[in-house]
Amino acid sequence: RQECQVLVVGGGSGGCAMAAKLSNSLGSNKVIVLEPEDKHYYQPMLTLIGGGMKRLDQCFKQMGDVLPKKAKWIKEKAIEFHPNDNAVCTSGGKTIKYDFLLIATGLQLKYEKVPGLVEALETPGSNVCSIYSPKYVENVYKVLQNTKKGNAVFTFPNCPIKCAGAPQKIAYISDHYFRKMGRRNDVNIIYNTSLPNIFGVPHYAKALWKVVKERDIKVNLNYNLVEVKSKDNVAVFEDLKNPGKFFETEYSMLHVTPPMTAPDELVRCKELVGDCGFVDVDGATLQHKKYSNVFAIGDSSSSPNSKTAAAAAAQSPVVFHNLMSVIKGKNPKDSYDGYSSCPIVTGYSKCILAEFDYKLTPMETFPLDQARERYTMFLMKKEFMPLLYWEVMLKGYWNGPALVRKLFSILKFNKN
Ligand code: FAD
Ligand code: UQ1
Repeated sequence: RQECQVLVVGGGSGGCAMAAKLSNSLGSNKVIVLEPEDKHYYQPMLTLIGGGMKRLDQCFKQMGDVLPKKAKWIKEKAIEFHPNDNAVCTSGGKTIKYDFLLIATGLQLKYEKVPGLVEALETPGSNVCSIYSPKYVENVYKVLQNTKKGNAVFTFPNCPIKCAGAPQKIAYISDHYFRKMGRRNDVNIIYNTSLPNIFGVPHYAKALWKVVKERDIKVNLNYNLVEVKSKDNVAVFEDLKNPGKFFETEYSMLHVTPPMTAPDELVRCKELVGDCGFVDVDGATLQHKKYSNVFAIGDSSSSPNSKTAAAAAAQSPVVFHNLMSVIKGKNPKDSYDGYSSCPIVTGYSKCILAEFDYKLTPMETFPLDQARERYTMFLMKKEFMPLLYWEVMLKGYWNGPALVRKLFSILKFNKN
């Protein structure tokens, strides 16, 4: 049995940043972080690893080296949440009692939900790959190198996912790779997405339709991957507009973005989650709708923003101030505007930097047209973002780019 003032469940992007902020403010031994993994991954780098631009060993650090020293790390998993008793049970048999709970458990990858997929990914020399898991990402570049002709097929599942731009980023990187190798005339690129548009934000969707047209990438909307028959190199898709109607596509390369859900242990706690299985919080205050001592940050929250580390960064000052208010017996006052950002890498040297809010209105930081493919934004994504993440965000000092955006607008660099 253990006790603490604040229990943070999950030591990923949101949990680690918040544990740093909270333990800096509340002092030592007030915060417990419950996190079972040895390694902390900087997941945005997985896309670049898939394209051979970075190595796997560049995208992780030891968990103990990134979690704040002033917080106590318990290297176990939360297996039961009991919000009525202010307690969480762990995989090691502990019961942790808390005054305040912050849920930051992210998303679970559910490759097993697609019949035939795990077998396909794990067959040695497989031509089925996925940037989403550190376990499979290194095979992506090998598959690219081995694909000489035929169909290169990219998928997007029928559920909310983290970094909704990543399934198409890897398609653009692959297109550029095949062009550099002089193989593009022999390889068809097909992007099959469950979504009804190429991107949720109309302003950037317009720019991306131009990109796919220019690059000769075939896009099929409302197509959901339902089975992989790897012995025949065939992927089966359902047309979501005509349920029950299936299409088979032969592939020489298949890149899969898996279905995802909040972790099972959380989804099982019906008091905490809403209908979609995410922690049922108010989209502005990020406080739980029923339990005033519970907050959520990041991908496992029900707030209807696009799920990214950038969103978790922008949520972090709101969660921090509101949680501190509640600790002091006051009402939460800060509100999150839904800011999220997605650097859509469109090749080996270009990037469209999408930034937007709950209303899907662009909310751009820099005084230039971010819907244009740019080398500067590519460099920022590839070289600057990892530094910002490890050195600033995880230490609790990055609140998203709101300040930078304000500064540019005060300097009258704004575009409007
Ligand atoms: P995570 O960082 O995933 O952390 C969740 C943590 O909770 C994990 O450490 C896990 O071990 C732990 N956990 C899970 N279950 C339990 C449990 N029961 N008990 C205790 N601990 C538990 N974001 C961007 O901003 N820009 C990008 O360019 C970008 N690109 C991406 C590309 C790819 C391929 C991927 C996969 C992601 C990308 N993201 C990007 C998304 C970003 O990585 C996530 O949105 C972000 O990490 C979410 O933070 P989180 O804290 O909610 O979850
Ligand atoms: C961001 O804040 C962030 O989290 C640290 C990312 O994840 C790595 C991003 O990809 C982006 C683009 C942002 C937003 C930051 C700026 C400076 C626009």
